Amino acid sequence: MQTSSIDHGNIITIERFILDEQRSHPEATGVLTYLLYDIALAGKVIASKTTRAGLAEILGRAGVTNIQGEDVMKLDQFADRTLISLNDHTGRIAVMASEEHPDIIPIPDKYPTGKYVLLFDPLDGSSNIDFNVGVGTIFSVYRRKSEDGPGKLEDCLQPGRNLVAAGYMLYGSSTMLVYTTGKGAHGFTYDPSVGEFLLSHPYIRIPDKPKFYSCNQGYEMYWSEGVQRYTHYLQGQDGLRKGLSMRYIGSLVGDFHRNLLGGGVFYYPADSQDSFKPHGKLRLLYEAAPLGFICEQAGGRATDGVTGILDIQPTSLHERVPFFVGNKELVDQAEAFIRQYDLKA
Ligand code: AHM
Ligand code: MG
Repeated sequence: MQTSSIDHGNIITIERFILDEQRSHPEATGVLTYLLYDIALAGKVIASKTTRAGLAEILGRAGVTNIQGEDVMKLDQFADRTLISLNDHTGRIAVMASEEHPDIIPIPDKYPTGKYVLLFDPLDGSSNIDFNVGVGTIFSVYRRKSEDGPGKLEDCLQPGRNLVAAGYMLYGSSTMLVYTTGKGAHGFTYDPSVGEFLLSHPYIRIPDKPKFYSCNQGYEMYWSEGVQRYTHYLQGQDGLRKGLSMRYIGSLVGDFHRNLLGGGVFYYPADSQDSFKPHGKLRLLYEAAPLGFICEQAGGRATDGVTGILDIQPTSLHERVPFFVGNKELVDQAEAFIRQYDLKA
């Protein structure tokens, strides 16, 4: 079932929803519940800044501090610091990693460590902020692998199949939080008048009939033959059916979210133009695996073109992968084209 309206007669806050989910796991200790609250709180704090980004920019340019008398900080750094400072002292986390940091983020010695590992892309698509385009935070939660004490790199380098929870906050015309703990994907819309995320999209299912394909087609000439032919297939160039509409913001969370609700496929393939990104641009741990998990929970799929995204064992924190995500049939089709034209040798 998918609804998209907030029924104020029967308001379900994110707290209540997460708690109800916890009750369905009698063995749960509540630590994950509190961790998800902490992340939702970070989302509210980050949203309070992203909606004022233009103002901060004006004040920043004028060379003055902002209205609260604080120095104006870049928003991606602010989002990064918010997530760290709301999670480093709770005793729920063993170690963190962020797209903004080259190495793992240890828990300070003065605080206890916990059983979970938190990875995040604090503000994906932040290059779009200057243009007032929606941006997002993506997060992943794993169980630690090491026994106890400070968490290690190996705790972070886990395949998506091990994910305990994943989600994103989308700071758009309204702020939304979508998450999964492996029992469906659920969406919440932030109501600023109440100061809460309210359940608006329970059990999201990606529509069977896709509407959109989303990619940076400006790079098409650098793609493999398989990916080029796949694109032409999506456009209906084989004449067998009507082509899909092309939609691309260039802000992953927004592009993903639209296709999740509207149906379609997003891809950022390998690209031979730039040796910096021979494996695509998007990162396995911070972007592809969490969104792949959410999509799978909504009935879709994700692949790097050969292997399911959730089955890839990461070897480094900032590893990049070609990424195809969306309707299962369209993602399967991408693999079929790559198999036929790129792996034929
Ligand atoms: P970022 O992590 O530096 O913000 O970059 C990731 C963003 C994604 O949001 C988006 O899907 C992609 O970069 C767009 O890249 P391009 O401009 O090459 O199409
Ligand atoms: Mg990113």
